[in-house]
Amino acid sequence: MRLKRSASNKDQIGFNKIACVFMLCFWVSWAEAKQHKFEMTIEEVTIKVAPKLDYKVFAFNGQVPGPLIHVKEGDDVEVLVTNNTSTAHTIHWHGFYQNNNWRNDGVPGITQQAIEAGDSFTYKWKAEKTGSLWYHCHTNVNEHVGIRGMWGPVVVDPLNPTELEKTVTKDVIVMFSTWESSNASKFGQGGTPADLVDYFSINGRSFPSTQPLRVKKGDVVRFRLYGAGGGFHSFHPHGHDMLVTHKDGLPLAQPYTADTLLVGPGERYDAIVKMDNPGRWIAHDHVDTHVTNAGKFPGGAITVIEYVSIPMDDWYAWKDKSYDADFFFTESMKKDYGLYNQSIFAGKPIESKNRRRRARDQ
Ligand SMILES: [Cu+2]
Repeated sequence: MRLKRSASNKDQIGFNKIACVFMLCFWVSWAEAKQHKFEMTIEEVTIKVAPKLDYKVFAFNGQVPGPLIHVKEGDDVEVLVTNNTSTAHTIHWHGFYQNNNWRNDGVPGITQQAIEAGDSFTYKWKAEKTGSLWYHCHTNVNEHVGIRGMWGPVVVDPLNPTELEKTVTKDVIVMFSTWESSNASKFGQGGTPADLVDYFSINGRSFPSTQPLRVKKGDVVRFRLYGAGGGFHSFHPHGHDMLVTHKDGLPLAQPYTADTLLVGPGERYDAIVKMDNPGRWIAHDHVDTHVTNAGKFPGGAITVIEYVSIPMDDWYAWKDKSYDADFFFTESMKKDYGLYNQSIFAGKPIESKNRRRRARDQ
């Protein structure tokens, strides 16, 4: 009996030790969880999608794409959203689990009443799901998301990244979308099957208004590809294979290589590319019609991977390009966790009726 009791005591002590270690690990990881309080406005602005296309948009913090939100798994986030436009909006946090938190899902008439012109609403959520997530309006989505630029990236870093993720040296966010030039200046219409889609973009800009992606040999680039609008896009970087590691934020059990990757509406793919082939390489949407602006080639969803070791040729289309490394959110992704605006995406304010009315009432 005594022996038996001593064995069972030992078991109990062993169990207690394991439980303590487990709880300590749990506490250490979640004790690091931060509380973030962000503020976003929605503004009526005009952005220059292409040299000949000025476009009226509803813009988060006045920019398209919207600002980057970058947090860590387990963090608690509050976002105070103020609607400075003349119509109603919401924010849907796409891909988020919202456990016991469905009223923050951002769907008007289902989870909340829309945020009316001039009103504010605070969204609260925990960063449970990790990876490449995003936010977008969920009011009149065919117009607001489809052709008015109401979307932006959220990246939630996992507490335990995969070995592949740890090799990444440069994050590159690519959000595909489409535009209708005939509805560029008319809020409240467009985005229907009857409308002609004639501009295609990366991060809200069509070539040549996009930017090159500058790399050096040895960089390990993680493309975070987003289907932000209503179109299908087929991303093809020349000269390199992509290792597709994540779908919709989640790691694939079996990562696979591809040189062309189809990205549908709402989808996200993470694809890691080893920059091991110095040169100047176009990277473009391989839907052939998507490399035009109003029917003219070249345009649309085109960028160029420029290795810094390669000298500019004087006939190169982007020889004199004024370069902004944050066009792909790369510089913002290097900062501490937070919400970051990107000045390169900022539009010009439009004086809305609502704003005029409120200014008059004050
Ligand atoms: Cu909206």
